Amino acid sequence: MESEGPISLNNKVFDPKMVNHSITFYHYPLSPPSRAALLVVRTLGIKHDLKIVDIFNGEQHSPAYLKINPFHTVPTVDDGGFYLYDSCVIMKYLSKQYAKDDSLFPKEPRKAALVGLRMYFGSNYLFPALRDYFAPVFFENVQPSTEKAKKFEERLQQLNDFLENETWVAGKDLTIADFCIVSIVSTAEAIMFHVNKYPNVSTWYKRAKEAMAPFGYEEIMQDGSDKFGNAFKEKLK
Ligand SMILES: N[C@@H](CCC(=O)N[C@@H](CS)C(=O)NCC(=O)O)C(=O)O
Repeated sequence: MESEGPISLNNKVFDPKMVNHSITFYHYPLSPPSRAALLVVRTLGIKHDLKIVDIFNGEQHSPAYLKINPFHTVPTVDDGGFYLYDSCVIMKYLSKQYAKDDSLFPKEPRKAALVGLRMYFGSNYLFPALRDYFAPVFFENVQPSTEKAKKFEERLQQLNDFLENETWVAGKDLTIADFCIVSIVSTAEAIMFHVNKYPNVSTWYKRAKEAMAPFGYEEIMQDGSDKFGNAFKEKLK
């Protein structure tokens, strides 16, 4: 699969009317969904003003932030007074609104549905299983639970099954679903899950890192995951 050649992506400001257009992206580098959406912003070449919301220090509960995102989460996007939260919603909107073609989020209904299905898996199953594992360690000062680790590993196995004979998580092309899932897998790896035990996940993960490298994978995804991993390790006895 590695010999397929370069993947064509939308990494330039493509539409002249976009040259002076900028969005505001509210971000926290340790947050996996925030990293996924930010890397899509970079991949699409959308100009953006980055605002860090330190969720470990409660900045997401400020009245000003709650006004634009009553769910007090990162990421949030402000596109000229149009406010959006939830990374999946953001990634879909930005792709539809600003991508020069539909490669990252296909228009064809069944392909789009498959992308949605994998993002649904990421945001409702894979990420919650990981959060159930790490959140008590961060916020309740308890040690990691082997039972919760097992539950997350069951989801990794499911991801491995989805990737059987597939190049990307939603089929033959790299899509926003890969950004969603890679943010979770890289975070899991940083907190010592052996993601390479799952052969399809391992091959896909390497491929995803290579494809996303030109758009800032190292700076946005790897660096955020490493920081997350270090913060987690500090909590271990
Ligand atoms: N489904 C949401 C989840 C976002 C989310 O849970 N963000 C967490 C960080 S990973 C957050 O901002 N937590 C702060 C809070 O809930 O107050 C998305 O994909 O954007």
